[in-house]
Amino acid sequence: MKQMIKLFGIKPALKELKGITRDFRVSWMLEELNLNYEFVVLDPQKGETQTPEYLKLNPTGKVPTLSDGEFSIFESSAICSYLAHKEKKLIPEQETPEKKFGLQNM
Ligand SMILES: N[C@@H](CCC(=O)N[C@@H](CS)C(=O)NCC(=O)O)C(=O)O
Repeated sequence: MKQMIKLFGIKPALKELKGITRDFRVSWMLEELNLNYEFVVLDPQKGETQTPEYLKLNPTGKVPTLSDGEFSIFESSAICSYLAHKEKKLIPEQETPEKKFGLQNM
């Protein structure tokens, strides 16, 4: 059975921050790619980004982190690049000026 992608994001400390933390970049990418995923909400105020289990996935103790089965990756632009290459969508495969532009803007 295909394992569900998990995106680890945060519960913003202030409601004004909703939608502007970097996990939003990855949610947007997952939505554009029409992929099913589970959004795992972590609360940094409660130390949930500093647990030994989470630090194994992301030693920086920040969000976002994405796990895809046994594979995991952190840093929002690296995650978006991983997803685009895996799905072969939203980024040209050939080394074109468009690809360079896309990568520079992730
Ligand atoms: N360069 C990283 C930045 C990650 C980052 O700073 N994440 C913030 C949210 S935007 C965070 O985890 N803040 C909670 C904390 O530091 O405890 C990326 O793009 O993924």
